[in-house]
Amino acid sequence: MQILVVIVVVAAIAFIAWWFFGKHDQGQSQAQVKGNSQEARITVNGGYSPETVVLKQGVPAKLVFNRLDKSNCLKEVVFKDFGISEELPIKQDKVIEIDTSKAGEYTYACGMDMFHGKVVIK
Ligand SMILES: [Cu+2]
Repeated sequence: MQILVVIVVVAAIAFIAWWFFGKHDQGQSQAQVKGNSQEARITVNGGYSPETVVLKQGVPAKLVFNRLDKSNCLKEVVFKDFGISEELPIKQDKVIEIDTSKAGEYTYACGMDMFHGKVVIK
């Protein structure tokens, strides 16, 4: 019985440690570079996943959004810094091209500025 308690406690600690210090793929991902272009997929479902996409500077980039969330809130995606505002169809790939000529961190949001994601160009 005692050994069982120890196992449960160790598992709980391991889970908490993973939660705080582990690398979550939810958080950040690097776009895949293929030849002279790069692509990253973003799932829209109660927010943007991954929240942050890292792009290589100078390589033309495509962000492929796929919205699973039916709420009106996430219908529109707005990249203020790039002057982009697009509607995302449900369960369909929507490609948004990003100009990667300037390094920096650029946030984007839903049409109501409630959910946020980030593009890092470096
Ligand atoms: Cu919204």
